[in-house]
Amino acid sequence: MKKLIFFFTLFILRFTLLQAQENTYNLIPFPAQFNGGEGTFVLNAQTKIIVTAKDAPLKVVAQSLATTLKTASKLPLAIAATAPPTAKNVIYIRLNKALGLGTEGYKLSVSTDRVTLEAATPQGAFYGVQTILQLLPTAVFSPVPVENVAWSMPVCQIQDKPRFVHRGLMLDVSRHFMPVSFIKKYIDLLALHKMNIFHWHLTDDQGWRIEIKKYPKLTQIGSKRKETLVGQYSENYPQKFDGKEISGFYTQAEIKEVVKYAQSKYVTIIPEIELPGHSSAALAAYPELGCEPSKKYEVATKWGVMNDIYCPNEKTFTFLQDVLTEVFALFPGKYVHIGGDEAPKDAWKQSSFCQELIKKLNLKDEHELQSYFIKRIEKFVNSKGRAIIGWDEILEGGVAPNATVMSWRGTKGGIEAVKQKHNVIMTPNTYYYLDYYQANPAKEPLAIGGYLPIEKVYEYDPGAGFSPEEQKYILGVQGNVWTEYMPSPAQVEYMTFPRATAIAEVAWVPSGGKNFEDFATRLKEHLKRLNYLKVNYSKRILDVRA
Ligand code: TNX
Repeated sequence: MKKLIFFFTLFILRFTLLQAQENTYNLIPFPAQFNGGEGTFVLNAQTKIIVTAKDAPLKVVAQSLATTLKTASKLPLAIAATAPPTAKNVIYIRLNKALGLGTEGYKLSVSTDRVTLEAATPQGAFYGVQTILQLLPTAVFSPVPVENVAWSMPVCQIQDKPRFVHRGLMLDVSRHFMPVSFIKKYIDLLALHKMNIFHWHLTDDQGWRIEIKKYPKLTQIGSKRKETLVGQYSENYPQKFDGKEISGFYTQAEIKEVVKYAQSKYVTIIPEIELPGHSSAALAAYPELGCEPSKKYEVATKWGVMNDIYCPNEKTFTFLQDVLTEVFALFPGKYVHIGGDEAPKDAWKQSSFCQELIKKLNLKDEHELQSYFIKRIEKFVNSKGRAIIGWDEILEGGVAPNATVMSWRGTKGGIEAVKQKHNVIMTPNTYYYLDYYQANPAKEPLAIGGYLPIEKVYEYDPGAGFSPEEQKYILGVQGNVWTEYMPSPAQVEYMTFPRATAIAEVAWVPSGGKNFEDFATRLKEHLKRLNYLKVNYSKRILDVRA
């Protein structure tokens, strides 16, 4: 009898726990419009996903839901082509062009009998599926079957669409190379948070990481540097350097594979080829691109801003156009990021060629020469049907006519660009530099500096400083992950998460729709998803709010 009571109590306890989990809505980012209800939709072995023949483009999206669910739950979830409108135990996924929620929006209705997901595009449906997964128990993200879970979703009505079209993360793979497997995981994590832009910082002073067939030395020479930073790392740094060579690059075949993978997750990749600064690795490979061709340029072994930059001569323009031509063949997206930041003008000041060019072109100074450089590149890029994005220094000396500006030195570059009627992407270092410390520096692995706890990241209001009219020029927001002090994927994950989840929410929810306390509560549950996905996120948010 005692045994019976014990098992009965266990049963009740488990039931209560499951109920508690089922009736919370730990969605990140939180939907634009949400109404909760009573009861749950329970999935079982008979549950079907319905996609009619005319909605065939949605099949891949339906398949992704079925696959994720099957992995964790073993539920077979067949995809069928028809079911009567009153059928029970079904998940309808439908195209509806008249929804009025844009190309990325979706409408989701969960009742005790059925789930209906509608979107104008497969991408919208994909975001609806992300929401369905987050309405299910967090164990749905498990890569292996989990027993004793009630696979159910709370009854609710959702109408959702993002605030911004650009919801991104940048990853610097120059300072430290990151393997393809990790790039794919990073893209998975973007998609999980309904982010749609991966800005891939492929070249910098410390390494050229993209194979360019016409210039093999870029990777033969430019992708390798000696690690001379031993000793700069603190006691609690997880991975110490041993002076080994740092190298690595992506072959064009690998890049094509990553681009295709990203497309399957509705993520667009913006490749970045830095110019005219942050180019030591390219100059080490092809010294004739510098203003002093006889100089022995080297792939940088230290961090910071380097004086060696491309010389605005014809060899350089031919080179950059050739490089960009290969880049365009690999990346189908509209934008290429051409850098433009931190290009000291010392080399140009000392170069008689540059001084004569300034006179010949009737320019005022080296800033105008950089503007000429970028405008010329923009003309080429536009002639290929693409557009440039540049860091906010491209405003100096006159911004190129069609350029989009990435505001990184705070928000002032973005504000200035909008005054000049240019589109902007807000990535202010004051809020969105994920290489900054997220907690007490004394207790953290060495980082670049700064102090940016998740509360501050969440607090950022991208519309601040802009009139409602001006806000139309803000394409969106992005977190930047510079990897000077991140030698491994594990360290990138630690710095990026969970702060990137706050950026995802800022990028998605309507203006004025944020609440940090509410976000932090949802985040605690969300971190369980990141556990299943084996993300090495920082646990600080749990420490301070446990
Ligand atoms: C500035 S942001 C840089 C990067 C560094 C970063 C470190 C920008 C356009 N340039 O080269 O990695 O600071 O926070």
